[in-house]
Amino acid sequence: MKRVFSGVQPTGNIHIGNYLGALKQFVELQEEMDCVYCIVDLHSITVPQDPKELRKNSLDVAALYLAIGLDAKKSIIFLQSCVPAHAELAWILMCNTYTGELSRMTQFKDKSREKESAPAGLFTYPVLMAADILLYDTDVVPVGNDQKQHLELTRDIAIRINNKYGKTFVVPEYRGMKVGARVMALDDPNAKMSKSAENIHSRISLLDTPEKIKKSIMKSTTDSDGIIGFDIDQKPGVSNLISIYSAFSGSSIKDIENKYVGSGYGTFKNDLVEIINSAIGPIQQRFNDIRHSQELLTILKDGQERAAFRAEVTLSRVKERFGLGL
Ligand code: ATP
Ligand code: LTN
Repeated sequence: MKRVFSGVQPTGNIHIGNYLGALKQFVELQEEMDCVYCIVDLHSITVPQDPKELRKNSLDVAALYLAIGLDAKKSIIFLQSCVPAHAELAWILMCNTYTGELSRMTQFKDKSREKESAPAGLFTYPVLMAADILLYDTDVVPVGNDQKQHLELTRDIAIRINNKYGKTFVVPEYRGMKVGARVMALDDPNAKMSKSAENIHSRISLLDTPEKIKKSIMKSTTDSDGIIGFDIDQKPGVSNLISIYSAFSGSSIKDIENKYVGSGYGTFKNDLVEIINSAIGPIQQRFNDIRHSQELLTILKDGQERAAFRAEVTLSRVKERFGLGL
């Protein structure tokens, strides 16, 4: 059975970009593959975090994992900082990664641009991600398009070590969604939808109220020609809304265009609000049921044990190859 690994940072409310680009696939994959899903809290401290908020956000992501349909009997769900092997392998990988490679990572360039000085962890972040993936002999990594470059680096590191030390790692592959791999910000269709953007109407979070969702969609940037047509270059805002509509409803882009010939943006946006609400409503219901339950902690502890066991097997193999330990 193929092995899957992915992670989400507990840095704020999960938005529909995270959901359509990555999380939705997690659920589909657990039916056919051996899946490990992590809440990558060590990654999130590459930017300052309030400790209380961080723990709350970690549990929120865990509850959302379950609310969207992940099943702890099928998938391993755990918190990254509970399994020390991640940080340990990251060090070993770091010694086999070049600073030149890390300086080319666009996420690092973006996140460090406005800072006077960036923490070293922000720079080495992709190596910790490589460690996450390689620890579980992962074949497939479902992530949004923005993580493709990090996955390429992970592959390069794995291949480099395999060549030098003999077959040590499985070389993983990227798995993206056709629609939703890159959901754009509602207020600026040239930027990706992001948890950290200042304007809350730039995104729709999975825990937003129906009123907030309506407001954000109604305010979203379109254009002045009034035609519901897909054209990323000429009509990026409308195209983004059509993609979101398509990903949530399952209708093809062509069918959506045909359905709204002669309609205005108002009608289209109203329908989109309905579609989003009906997809998100049941998720919120399940989230509320589980978020403060004992079951959530039991699932995370059980996930931690199962993940640590697998991670130890890989880490021992790596140490043995490198001549580390007794
Ligand atoms: P953000 O930049 O929005 O704060 P993030 O990119 O830092 O989020 P995560 O929360 O770890 O990171 O992302 C979880 C998953 O969601 C990743 O697989 C990522 O590729 C995907 N993702 C993030 N933003 C988008 C987007 N706008 N469209 C599609 N997928 C996305
Ligand atoms: N870097 C990713 C989060 C992440 C991840 C991973 C994704 C950390 N480790 C391992 C897939 C596999 C992000 O910012 N979205």
